Amino acid sequence: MPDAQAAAERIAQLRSELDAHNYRYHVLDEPSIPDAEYDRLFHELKALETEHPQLVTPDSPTQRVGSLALSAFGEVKHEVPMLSLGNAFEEDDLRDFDRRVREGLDLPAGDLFGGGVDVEYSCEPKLDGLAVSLLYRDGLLVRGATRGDGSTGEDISVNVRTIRNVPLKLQGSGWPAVLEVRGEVFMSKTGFDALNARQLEAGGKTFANPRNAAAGSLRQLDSKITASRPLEFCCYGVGQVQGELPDSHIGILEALKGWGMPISRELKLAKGADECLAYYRSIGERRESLAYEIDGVVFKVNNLAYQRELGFRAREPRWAIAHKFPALEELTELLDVEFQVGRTGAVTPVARLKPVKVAGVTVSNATLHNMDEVARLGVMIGDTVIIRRAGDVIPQVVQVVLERRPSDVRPVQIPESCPVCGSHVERTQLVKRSKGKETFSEGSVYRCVGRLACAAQLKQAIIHFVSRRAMDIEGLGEKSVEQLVDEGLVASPADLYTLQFEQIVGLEGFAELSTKNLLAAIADSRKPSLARFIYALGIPDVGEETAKVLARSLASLERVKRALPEVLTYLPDVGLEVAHEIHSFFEDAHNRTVIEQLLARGIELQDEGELHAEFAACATLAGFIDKLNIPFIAVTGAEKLAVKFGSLQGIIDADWLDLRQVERLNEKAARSLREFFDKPENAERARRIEAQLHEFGMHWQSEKKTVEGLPLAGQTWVLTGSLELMSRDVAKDKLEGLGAKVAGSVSAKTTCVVAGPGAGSKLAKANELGVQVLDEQAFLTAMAAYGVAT
Ligand code: I6G
Repeated sequence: MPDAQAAAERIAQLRSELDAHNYRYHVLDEPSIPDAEYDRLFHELKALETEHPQLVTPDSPTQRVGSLALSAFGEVKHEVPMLSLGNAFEEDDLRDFDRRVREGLDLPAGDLFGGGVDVEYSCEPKLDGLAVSLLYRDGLLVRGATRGDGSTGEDISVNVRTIRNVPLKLQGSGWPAVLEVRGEVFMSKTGFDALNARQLEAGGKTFANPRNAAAGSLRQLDSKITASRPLEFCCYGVGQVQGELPDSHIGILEALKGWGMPISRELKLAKGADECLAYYRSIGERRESLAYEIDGVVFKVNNLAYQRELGFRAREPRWAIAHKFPALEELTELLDVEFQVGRTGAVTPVARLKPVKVAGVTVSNATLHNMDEVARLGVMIGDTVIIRRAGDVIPQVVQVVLERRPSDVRPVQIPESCPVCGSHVERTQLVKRSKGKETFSEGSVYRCVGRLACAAQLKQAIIHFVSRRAMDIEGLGEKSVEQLVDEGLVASPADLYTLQFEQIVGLEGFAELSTKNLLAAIADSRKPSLARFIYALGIPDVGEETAKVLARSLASLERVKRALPEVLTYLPDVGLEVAHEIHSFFEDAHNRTVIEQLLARGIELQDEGELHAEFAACATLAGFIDKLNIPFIAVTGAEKLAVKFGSLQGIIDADWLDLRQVERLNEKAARSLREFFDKPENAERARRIEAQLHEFGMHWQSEKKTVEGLPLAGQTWVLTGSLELMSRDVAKDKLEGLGAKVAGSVSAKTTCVVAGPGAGSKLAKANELGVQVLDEQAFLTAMAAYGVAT
């Protein structure tokens, strides 16, 4: 353990290194070290501070975790009021503002030929967040406050300290002794999406938009919650100052940046109204691709002497204006809720709205996702709702305005029968297998049970079946599919392959030539790859990637059809829920008939064949026992059982005395195991799964991995970037099978790095250290040289 003096020196060094990295990351947007290295330094500091608590200071990078919850926020009086900005909505409003500025400064007006003096304006995006004030005394953050009513705000000091890019201490030198920094606390779009996903998963409240999420997160009495939220800060100006600052707005922001304060990367100088308008348009064009939401841009007279001369009118500066973009949210009325039926039969509620313009587009429908969302929103027909249209996403109902609820609202009810085919609508069930038990819970999706007897599902299923990435039948657009179904010519994808010229020609859009072309395209689609065919079947939750995995690993439609759900979970990225979807799809008699018809009508799958070694790679009996989820049998217990009995049957047959002899298997676990296998259905199912795994080529590997004598024994490999020809787990298994260790970070001890597309800091480090780098193809070649199947 270092002595106190050495610890203090190391702590100072670590803090200054971490501060410098934070600055490069958050302010300059030029990360200088990989995240893993940052984490290592951070943990070293944390450990030293735990050992020497007397050396902890409030400005240490470790002090951002939040502290004890408050019972209420204190009040903060703003020495210099926090004002609001006047708004411009149209080009003319902005030109009027520029004219008022020139007149206020007594500058010559422009003539018809554009003469006159152009005023210099700073231009910044107006982030959609919350205005806050940060007070620094002698370079240390001493207080954070909300804007409140502009004169008095709330003391949120403990909360702002948790925001990663708020400096706890200013960098460099020359800062005023008292410096109040003002800016916006906001949440990025990705941070917002991730937070909402987390909240949904935890059954918590989700937020309607990033602004609400930022406000809700910042105003938490428990600052530990604030610390867990992805908040960011962007500085746009100063309040009270004791000391010297540059004499222009941009000069001040640049100085603040130098002291570690994050400022907008979009900060620009514009001369005159025309350049301001060009800035407005250019940011407007990029609005959707920015990482955060903005509601406009702000123009400020850059020269501080001019600002002083112009002064204020009421509570707005005469030297600044916010030029607003169209709002992303609007109020409207929910006229009705209708139900749409999708390809997999999901019956989803769609809001029919009183048409309203949102961000320049008239919106009359919005998604309500599912009935859980309807319940979460508490929305009723007749309500006034907030509609949001951001980016490319379909407009959403994000909130109900309860204060405006009329007395005659009606509840939204899921129909008992399908609005298209009249079949029964049932709620999906979620299967969870835990500790030997299958539990079912209600899912959020309702499904029409009509399958292909439902015209809506049939149309969608055929549209999917013929689509480019599925069977790739050109010439069959949505309209044509609708006609074929409505005319009764096609009742399943298999019927496409019996269509005759006379049946098609004369339908809308089909003259002789286009009919011939369509029939030729149908004929050409007869030889799909197995992956394409599986994807084209439209199995719920099976996208292209999963279809490829199924095809590559099992290599025959017959095997995919017969695979038990537990067997499917051995495939990369196939969880139990998806496995059940696949299994029940192929169990369904109607689906089986359609597949048989397709094969009988000439579909020839191209790449069926032998099982891929990937599937047979790496399973152990212990892993299998663990997967059975027997209560109280964890991995180590499963390993001991596998070593002692050597086979599933041996474990099933083991009696109580045998089990008690297994080292470290306690009484509870032994009893639980016996109880599990005493049920004949459990033993039988385990045998069936094992038999199918063996049939599919998976044989239990030895439990004890001895690497001595293996070709890569003693080597350390690192996998980075995305691998496209195999999953990472498979690559790792291949390497471990040859005796190599697979590590998470690159060091001088690394033997080789396998780098796929998107590889970043690990690849850079490998190059820096001169470590050998292989791309995925070269890796496969190397594996093949060792006789490992690729
Ligand atoms: O609410 C604001 C957003 C952005 C501002 C602001 C700003 O500058 C980029 N600047 C001032 C001076 C005020 N509010 C009062």
